Amino acid sequence: MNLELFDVGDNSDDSVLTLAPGAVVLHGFARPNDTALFEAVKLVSAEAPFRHLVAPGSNSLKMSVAMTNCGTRGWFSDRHGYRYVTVDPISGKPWPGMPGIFKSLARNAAAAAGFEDFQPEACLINRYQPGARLNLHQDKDENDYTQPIVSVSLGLPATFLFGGLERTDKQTRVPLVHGDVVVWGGPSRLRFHGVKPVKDGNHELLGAQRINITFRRAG
Ligand code: MD6
Ligand code: FE
Repeated sequence: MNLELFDVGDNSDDSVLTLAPGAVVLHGFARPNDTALFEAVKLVSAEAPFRHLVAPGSNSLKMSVAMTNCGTRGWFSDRHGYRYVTVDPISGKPWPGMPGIFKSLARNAAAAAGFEDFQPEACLINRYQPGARLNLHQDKDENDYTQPIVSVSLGLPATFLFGGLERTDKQTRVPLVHGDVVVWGGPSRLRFHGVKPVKDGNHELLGAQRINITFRRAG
């Protein structure tokens, strides 16, 4: 499949890039709140530390991306499979509450992409240290595909691989930098995607890491 990248709406606006129907990149959307967002990530991960989960479908292989969650449901994977859980299996306590700054950013970004009244309950936080990558996958652990996913990138840049509805479909490389937000729903909800290994570097606010925050309604 060949995907064309094109601007939506007014030609003078290069801050919104449409990847496919229902999938847009809002360039720099989170940047004005970057310090507050990173502070909130630090608060959440002080309570529910980043950990390397066992990859879905594997008995013992750990993922290179470290993960934690906040909100009423968190994404979790172990040798029994992957699922949403209300309690952090490591601490035995509920996941930390979703910070207000996260909720408002997710709602505003969804609305800017045409998805009104997004109410996320699950927030997965991914930490990529240099070399970490995310294999091609579909996000299909949620029960409600009518709700979009809002995905915020902070820190080191990354190349997002954006494919089609079949694993073998050709992928487009999408550069994502600090402050970019991807909103993803509608007919694109089940497209395959992944993240290429993050290159070494030093970001002025986050240092040698990329943080990705994804918001969902698990259904
Ligand atoms: C990441 N993101 O950017 C991983 N999934 O680190 C995802 O896997 C993703 O960005 C669904 C929708 C948007 C995403
Ligand atoms: Fe994903």
